[in-house]
Amino acid sequence: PIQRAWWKESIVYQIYPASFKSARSTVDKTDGTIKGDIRGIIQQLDYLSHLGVDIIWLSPILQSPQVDMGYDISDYRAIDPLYGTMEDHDALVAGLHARGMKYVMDLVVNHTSDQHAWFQASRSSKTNPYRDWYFWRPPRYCLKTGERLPPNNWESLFGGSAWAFDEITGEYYLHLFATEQPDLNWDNPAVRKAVHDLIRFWLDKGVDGFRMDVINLISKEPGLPDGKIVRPGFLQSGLQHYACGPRLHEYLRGIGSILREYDAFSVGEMPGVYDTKEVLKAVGQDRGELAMAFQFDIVRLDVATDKPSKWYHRDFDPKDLRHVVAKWNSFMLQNGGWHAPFMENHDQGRSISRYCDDSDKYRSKSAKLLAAHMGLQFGTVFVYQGQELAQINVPESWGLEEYKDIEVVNHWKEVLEEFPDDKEMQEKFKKQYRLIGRDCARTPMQWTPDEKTYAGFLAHNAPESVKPWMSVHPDHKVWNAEAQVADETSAFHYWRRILRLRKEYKDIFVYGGFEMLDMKHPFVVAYVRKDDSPATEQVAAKKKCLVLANFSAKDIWWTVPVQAADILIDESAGLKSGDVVQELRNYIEDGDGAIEA
Ligand code: ISL
Repeated sequence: PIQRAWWKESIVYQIYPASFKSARSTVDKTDGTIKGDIRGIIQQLDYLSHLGVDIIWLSPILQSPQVDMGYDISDYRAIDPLYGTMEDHDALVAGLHARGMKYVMDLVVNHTSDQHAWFQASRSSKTNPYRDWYFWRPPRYCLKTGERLPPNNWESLFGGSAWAFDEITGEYYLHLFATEQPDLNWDNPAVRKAVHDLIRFWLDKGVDGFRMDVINLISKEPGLPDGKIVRPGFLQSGLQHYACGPRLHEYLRGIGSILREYDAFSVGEMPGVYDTKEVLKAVGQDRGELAMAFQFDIVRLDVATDKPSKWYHRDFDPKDLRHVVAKWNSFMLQNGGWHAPFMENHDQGRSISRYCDDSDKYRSKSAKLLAAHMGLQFGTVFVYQGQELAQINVPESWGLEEYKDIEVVNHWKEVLEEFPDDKEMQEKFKKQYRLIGRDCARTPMQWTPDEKTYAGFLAHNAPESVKPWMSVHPDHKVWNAEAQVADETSAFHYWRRILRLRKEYKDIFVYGGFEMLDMKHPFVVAYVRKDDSPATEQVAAKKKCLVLANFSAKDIWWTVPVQAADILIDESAGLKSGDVVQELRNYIEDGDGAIEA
């Protein structure tokens, strides 16, 4: 049986602080723009509580040069002045706790910023006590040409070699992400101790848990061997030598034992692993490691997976979605693991634009379809800011200058070098940026139709000359929180109802079983959740819920495989709940009190 836990019954809402809301109008000196801040979040706590979420996860707000939007931390114990102060942070935690909500921090400890004092010391000399906190290796030289080469062929996830040469000591250091994000050497016990200390520091300050950035990359294979050669050229992925490495589980247990002392929440981000058994080793309920992990099958449904990067498109097919959802829901449920369903975050395109139809006609319906499909799955559900408002990708008309993310910026440079005259290829990549570029999810939250304050993102008293760090989507005049909160038929209210259903029927949606139906249908993704606890004398038949989603714009006839039904929530075109119930009753007999959605 599934052990009960508060975090299993919770719903998580991810905030991307830079794009949520600004209250202080602090100008970023590097470009003169404004990012959201902690006080802005505090202003919206009642909105979040109204939506019905329990845990707020904030993308990083710690001190950072912001090369990768805070995923490059230069001081783990200081709030970045762009986002506010430690008092603001404490007020946020208090505000959440006062509303019965919890607070989850982003823990980025695979790497630091190159501006962190540890790295500054480490790079200063080969004998510095911090030298071994990072990966330093001497160059290799090509026998034929004498050319200096990095210690191995690993490619950085943001393009180019994963090694940077440092003039100061004439050696290379490893950075799986940007050059400014050197990887910490977890094999050094002093590094582990430093991370454990900072975990305790934040837990003691009232943090309720952590989302752990690329946590499956912290154990690298000793010797850092060359990656398997699978494509022409020097650089290769190397992932097989650093994803889920040999000491990963030992390190996760080290963190897990601290978290257990505090009954804290944890979710690990685990890119590059698609094997359920591998993930179970980190999230099995008897393992003492993580509570749950993000899997990446779900964000590759429109990506050609046999290509060198994620910038090659394949068409979305609901059959693939069904396969991925069945794979993770069923496996984790049957094997004592826990799951973390999500479809959006700050690294992904908006789900309506990727998997449904973001035209005005279908946008709201698409939002609701995805809400029901995702929101009633097994696991702890994650909602990303703006998802509840049916926010969509950046407009087609936006030029590349609107894109701020290091990943797209670096890739576009490579494209111009590799395909300088191939306009067709360039257009293909641009199209893919518009679909899955990380900027798509980073435009400011759309609070109001007001243009002067950029959809309510800026404070009313913000100086006239300042702008948000990213342009606001022009559709905010129609699509915004103010309008949706006022309209009972909006995507926002539909999300509220779905999240409420989850809570009302915990035995079905949190602790119940999962079964995917109709494995072959081209458009309908249908699953059943059901209360699996033993029947009692009072309750002979346990309740079930069928979740049906039609991923096409066509009307589809689909036979409901149950005997009696009530509609819990329904978005069928032109039909009111009563009509649908009547239709169902036309071909099913009265029976066991099953529930339908
Ligand atoms: O979007 C991706 C790159 O193609 C993802 O693979 C992403 O880089 C990966 O999921 C890791 O993401 C996390 O760590 C990165 C940071 O840039 C992301 O924002 C963060 O979510 C490095 O810290």
